[in-house]
Order: sequence, then C-alpha cells, then structure tokens
Amino acid sequence: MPTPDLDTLCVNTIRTLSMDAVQQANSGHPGTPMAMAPVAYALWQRHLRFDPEDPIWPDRDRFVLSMGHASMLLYSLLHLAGVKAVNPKYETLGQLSVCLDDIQRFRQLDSRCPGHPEYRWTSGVETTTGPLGQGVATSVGMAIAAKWMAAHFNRPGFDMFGFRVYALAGDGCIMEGVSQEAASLAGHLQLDNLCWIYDNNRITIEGHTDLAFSDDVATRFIGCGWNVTRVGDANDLAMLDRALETAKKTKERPTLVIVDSHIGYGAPTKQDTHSAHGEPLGEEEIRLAKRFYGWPEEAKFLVPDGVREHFRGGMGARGGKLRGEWMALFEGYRAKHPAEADALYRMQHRQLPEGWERTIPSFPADAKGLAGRDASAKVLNAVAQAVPWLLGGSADLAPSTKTRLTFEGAGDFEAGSYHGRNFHFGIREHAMGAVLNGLSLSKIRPYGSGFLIFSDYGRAPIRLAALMEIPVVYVFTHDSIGVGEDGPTHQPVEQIVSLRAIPGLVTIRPADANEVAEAWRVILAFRHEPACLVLTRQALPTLDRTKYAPAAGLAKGAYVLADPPVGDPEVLLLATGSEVALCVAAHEQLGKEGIRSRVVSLPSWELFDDQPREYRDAVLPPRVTARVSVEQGSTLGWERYVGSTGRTIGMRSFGASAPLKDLLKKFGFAPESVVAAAKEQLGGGR
Ligand SMILES: Cc1ncc(C[n+]2csc(CCOP(=O)(O)OP(=O)(O)O)c2C)c(N)n1
Ligand SMILES: [Mg+2]
Repeated sequence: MPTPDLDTLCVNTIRTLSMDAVQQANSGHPGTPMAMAPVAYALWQRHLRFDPEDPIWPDRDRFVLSMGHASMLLYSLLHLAGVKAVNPKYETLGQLSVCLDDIQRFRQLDSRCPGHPEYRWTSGVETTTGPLGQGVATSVGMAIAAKWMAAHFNRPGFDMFGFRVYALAGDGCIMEGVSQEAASLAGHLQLDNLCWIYDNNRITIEGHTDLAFSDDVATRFIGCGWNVTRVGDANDLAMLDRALETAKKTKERPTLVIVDSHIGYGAPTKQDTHSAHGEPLGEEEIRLAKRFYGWPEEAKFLVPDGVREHFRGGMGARGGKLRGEWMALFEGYRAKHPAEADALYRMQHRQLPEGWERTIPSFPADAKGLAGRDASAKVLNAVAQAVPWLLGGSADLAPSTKTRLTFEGAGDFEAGSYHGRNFHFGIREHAMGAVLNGLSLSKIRPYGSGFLIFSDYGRAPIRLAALMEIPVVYVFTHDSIGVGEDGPTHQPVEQIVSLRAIPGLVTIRPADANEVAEAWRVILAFRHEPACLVLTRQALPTLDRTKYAPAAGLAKGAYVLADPPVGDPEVLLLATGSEVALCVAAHEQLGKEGIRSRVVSLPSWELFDDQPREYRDAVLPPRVTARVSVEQGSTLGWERYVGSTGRTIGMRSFGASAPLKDLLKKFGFAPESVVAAAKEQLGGGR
C-alpha cells in the first residue's frame, strides 16, 4: 500500500509545479491544477490503465483534460509519471514527452507545454482541448470507439479491447451546449465505459457561477441516463477511489462524478476566487501557499525524492504489466486471427487494406447524370466493404445525404449492440463533429454527414480536426442554391469559403460522378488531413471522359477539362461542382463563335495550391489574363485564381426559395452569363 505521505507529496508536487510554471510564464491558469491535483492523481495513480513507457498502446485507458486551460495539471502528470515521447512514425522514443525544461518554458515557443494541450505535439495528450466542452464531447467518441473495437475485434479468449475513457470537465464544459448533446448521446448509447469528472468549483472567469448558471447538473445528467455520484471534497482520495470504483462497476450507464473543489486550493487570498483562474498567483501568494502545503517556500520546480519513483511503482508498474499482458495476448491473437491482427495493425498506423482502391466504381457518360450525393453513396458503399473500419453516419439526414451503408452486415451502432457501422448521431451536428474526432483519435476511420449549411453548427470540431491533423471525413450535401425550394435558410453561400479558410482542411467539390469517385480515392488515402466532400442534391451530367480529360486530374486539385480544338486558349473558365457543366456548355458555345476557351475543373483549392508552380502555371497560364470563375457560393477568394482583372460569378447575397430553374435565372447561373462574361473579359470587341 502506498503511504499517505507519499500521496500528499505527489499531489503537492503537481500543485507547485503548476504554480511555478504559470508564475514563470507570467501567464496561465494555476487555480484549477491546484484544486484538481488530488483528483487527477487518484485517477492516474490508482485506476488509469496506462503505461508511461508506451502512451499509444491501443487498449490504454484514455484521459481527457477537457478544461484545457488547466494544462499544467496534465503536463505535471505527464512529467512525473515519466510518459515517453512517440515520434510521427508511431515509434516510442526513450526520452520523456515532457521534461522539466519544457515545464520551465511553459507557454514559450517550441516548449512541449503550450498554453493548452495539443495532440500530436505532446505525447500522452489524447486530444487537443481549450475550447470548452470539446474535450468531454470528444471523449464520447473515444468511448464509442472502445465499444465498436471490442465488438469488432474481440474473440473468445481474446479481449483485445475494453478500454475506459475519463474526462475532467469544468463549469465551462458543462455549460457549453456541445457537452449536453454529447452527454445525451452517451446516455442513449449506454456507454458504461465513460466517466466524466466535473470540477464543481462554482467559479468561472467573471466570478461565481451564480452569475449565469443555476442548473441542477446532477438531475440533468440523471435525466440523460447517466449514473451520478458526488465527492464532497476534492482532497478526499478515499472518496475519489470509491467513486471511480463505482463508475467501473456501473453497467449500461456512463458516470458523472461531481467533485466539489476549491479553485486555488491553499492560496491564502485567492482560493475560491476567480483571480485564481487566469493569472499567476504572484510570488508572495505562492510562498504562502507553499507554506500551507508544508513545502519549502523558496524552492521552485521542486520534485522531491520519491515522487517519480512513487508514480513508477503505482501507475507505471500497473500499466507496464497490463500492456505486457496485452502484447502477449496480441501475439496469440495474431497466430489465431491473422486477418484481424493485420487489420488492427493497419488501423493503428492509419493504413488501409491492400487493394482497397480497386473497389472504386467508375461511371459511364450520361447527360441526365447523377446527383453528387447519389454518386457518393455508390462509391462509399463500395469502398466501405474493403475498409471494415470505415464507419460513420449522419446528424439525422442519412436519407438525404445518402451516407448509409446498405450492404449486408453493415448494421447499426446501437445501445448494447456495438458492432454496427451506421451511426445515428441524432440532430446534434456539434457533438457529431467532436465524436468523429474521438473516433479518429482512436484510429477508426470516421465520416459524418449533414447539409453543408449546417457545417456551421459543427465548425469548432472541424477546426480542431484540422489542428490535430486527423483524417476525419465530412460529407456535406445540398451544397448551394441548388437546394431550391427550401430557400435561403438552407442554401449555403459563405460556407465553402469559410471551410477553405481553415488551415489544413481539404475541401473538394466534385463536378460529376467520376470526380466524386476520385475524391473518395484521394480522401481515404489521407492519413493526417481532414476533408470535406461537398456534394449536390440535384443531378449533374456525368461528363463523357473520352471527350473531356479524365477525372483523375482531381487529385491535383484542378485540371484542364476542355481546351479549344486548335490553338491556345484566350480565356479561362474556372468552376467547381455543379458549375463545371455550365462552363462546358459555355465553352461549346464560345467555340461555335470562334472564341478559344479552356475549362478548368477546380474541385479543391487546397490540393491545387499544393502543386508545383509549373503545374499550376500549365493549368492557369499566367499570360492568359482573361478569366472567369463560376461557383454557386460566395465569390470571396476567387481573385486568387482570376486575378484582379478577372470576373467572378457567384453569390453576393443570400439565396431565395423557388424552383431551381428560377433561381439559376435570378442569380445568373446560365451558360449565356458565362459566355457574356468571357466576351467581356476579351474586351467585348469579339
Ligand atoms: C468555448 C470557449 N469559450 C470561452 C473560453 C474562454 N474561457 C477559458 S476558461 C473559461 C472559464 C472556465 O470556467 P471553468 O470551466 O469553471 O474553469 P475554472 O475556472 O473553474 O478552472 C473561459 C470562459 C474557452 N476556452 N472556450
Ligand atoms: Mg469553474
């Protein structure tokens, strides 16, 4: 049994490291690490199945610090537990993930201890947190992943998966709507492997929570099907133990542990005040707090003898043993179930099964054509059979987005029946995004779908996916005024350009069924990029690829689809998605009038901008300055391709509710408009 003194010593080391780091950085949040140190300590040291020697062991328990501002709590733990660094090739390195120097350079350039925890930058950080509520919502995705992976991979005698997911939440996390969406989903799905610990300190930035929050949180969660338990004092390690044991024993319900704590615990004047939240304590306050802890008052960044050893003997020994057993089990699994073991390996390394691309269909030319969403349904259903860990669903719009996996055995992911591959996120776009992140962080290949207009509802997790460099796939349909009668509330205008503005996110708006197929080929090969596939509701002609260039050009983001039969082009017509066919029609018309135009299909700005200059100049020759872009969305940003003298045809207002043909006329999306713009670009004289 660990002696109580060593426990207290460890807890106070977490506290003082956090205070010292924030003070040295002269920025950060000391109060919550000071208050929650015993809670995190009890969890890590006595419960978490985590081996510091291998922080990516697949069946490890997950720990999410949803109140990312308390990052020093996590960094102190990572350091004291001796968590090792992992490189981008998923190799565990000998060195520490967070060394004392990183802590001393908290919030400084290149330190492994940035202001908020960042996945992929600091090993042992399971997800990036900071935007409140995201962490807890993401933890639901991780818990779902654990359930699915257990259902998919476990075999008699081989319990390969059974990990639990813990998240620490603050008042802010519980106030944010996304946590409610996620909690509702978690309760519905009966995720008994999930435990949130709510730091009920009643303090946020502006002061006491009485200012803005009077929910009965316990009742709220009970209403969502959760098991709720309380710990009246964050320093009560025995009670914390009991609560965590109860959580483990609870079946068919997630658990919320409400812990009453004192922000800035031990700080003589700042405890229980909001000034312990977002600013350094100050040297004098720190001295007095250290005195209260029985700590050497002048010592800084002190890790007393025995602390690291105590972590090693507790969490380290337990985690090491568990991981060793798992590795041995995996060897047996590999011998007995080689195909599953191979799948597991590929999944963990973000690889796909051999030959998966061969399942991608191609589509014959067809003037009547196919809606982008219908083409996508065909491609998705083909590739999903080759990639068993490709799973996803919709925020209640699968019949419209056509993302349902319909083949034999695909099934539904439901409470108590966790092997299905079709998810039902309910009308919860925001939580859907966070759950997708949690699935992807657990190495499942997830997709989520909805109407493009509602991408705004889930924008925060989309942004985080890009920041974390995880390959989440979004299928956004009903991508323009093409929606027609539903009107301006449902017609996206500024959504595509706002998604393009997110660094690292790849957006693709394909022009026809074969571009949709190529888009899936590109997207599924991604290992570190999230992607948005932007698709039409209405039919698009399937272009005759014997006449026009192959759709494989999509992989480069833009390609020359059609050129004049003879001579160099004098005007360039650039378009994405449904407007490509429009430009093709204009091109044919211009040709009849002796005007040499080139049609460039430009489905993905991001992919195109990544190409070498020679390729970009070959597609968009700099000497041809007569240029027209056509996209049924905001024109913002198209200047980068048409230049300051080019013409942009797009949306400069919201749409309207009417049949599509009337909208096309009203907003100027007709071949004649493109022809007229092209002529105008050529000086009007032609
Ligand atoms: C979505 C979001 N909104 C606002 C903020 C800014 N913010 C950071 S911490 C905080 C207060 C959080 O209070 P609480 O969760 O109770 O944490 P505590 O002060 O108790 O540590 C706010 C508003 C944020 N990080 N994320
Ligand atoms: Mg609080």
